[in-house]
Amino acid sequence: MTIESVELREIRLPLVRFFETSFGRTTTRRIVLVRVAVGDRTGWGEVTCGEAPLYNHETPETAWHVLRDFLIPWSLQQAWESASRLAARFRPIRGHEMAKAALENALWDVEAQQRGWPLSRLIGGTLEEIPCGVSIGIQESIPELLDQIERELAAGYQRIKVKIKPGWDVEPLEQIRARFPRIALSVDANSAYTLADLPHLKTFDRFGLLMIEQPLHWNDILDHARLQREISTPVCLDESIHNADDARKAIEAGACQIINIKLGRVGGMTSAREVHDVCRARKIPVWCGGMLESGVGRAHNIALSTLPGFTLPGDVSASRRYWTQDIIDPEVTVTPRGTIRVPPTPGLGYTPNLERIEKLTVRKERFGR
Ligand code: OSB
Ligand code: MG
Repeated sequence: MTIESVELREIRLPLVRFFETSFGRTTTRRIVLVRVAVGDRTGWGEVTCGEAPLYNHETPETAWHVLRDFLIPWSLQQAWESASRLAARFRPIRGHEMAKAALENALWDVEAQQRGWPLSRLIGGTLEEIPCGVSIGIQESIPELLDQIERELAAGYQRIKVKIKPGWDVEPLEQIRARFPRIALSVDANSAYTLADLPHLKTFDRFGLLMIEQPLHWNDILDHARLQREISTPVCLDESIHNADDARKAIEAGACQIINIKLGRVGGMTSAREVHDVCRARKIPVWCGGMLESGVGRAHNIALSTLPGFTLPGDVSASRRYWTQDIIDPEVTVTPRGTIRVPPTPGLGYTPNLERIEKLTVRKERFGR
């Protein structure tokens, strides 16, 4: 595959409803999209970073810089036998995983189209339908939270995850369990606690949670291992896992029983598959996390979720939960069983709507021929 040109663009996409975590509230997403041209084919990728460097160090500006000044020039230098070769070329760059992932994943889209295969098949996926959960942000009141959970359960979602932080944890959980005693429920703290909170975190065991996601520092493994020894709720790591080696170390240390895999956080499809393989060999279940992606990133998440180790419902849900109108056709929809049917058509299986993307674009830059 010879990449003839790469186009970077930033779009602004307002969320249907704000999304709040322990590090703040998002109302409009700034999304950097990457489009690569190989012959007469076009592949798409999405930078999944937040607007501010709060989840990880990346922002739309850092991604734009690293793509424009390093990754794109390198990608134009030679022909690529496969998208994973491009990933190997990017490896010397430290960090900037989400910038790398966007370009590498766009080439995966092209590679799948060239073979005439859906991306899920190209990566070795086996599921035809993936189980879906939802991630529900911090709300202004507990009744609002309960109403939201009720709506998502009615829509069929198989697992509810709620965001927590000190001051928004035990009380909402008590009330959720009072109203929905049996649902598959998990929590995500986005690093809002420390080991000083150990006695408090221990009390969460009574809620019968599927997992507690990333309770401690965003790059920590050792303290999570200490925590996991003290609580019976399974710990799931998100922010701390950047590659397969981190996953191996976390599992060996006993820091988690479950791992959340995000394409952007681990630097693209090649690395995501490696994390999956490390976990699968050690019987650690994984699931696909979300970063409030547009349809482009969502389509990549759907393909990833078809790998056999993805045995838990992920945070990949319907377009309409985020956007009044998504940027792909068709939109991502969820069945009444709480699943997404994986598209059988070549590449992403969803078509980016250029006309709509153009309208949302606030800047654009083209590289190559
Ligand atoms: O920690 O999983 C997270 C959103 C932004 C940043 C971090 C996280 C999330 C989510 C949302 O939980 C998942 C989604 O619905 O895309
Ligand atoms: Mg998380």
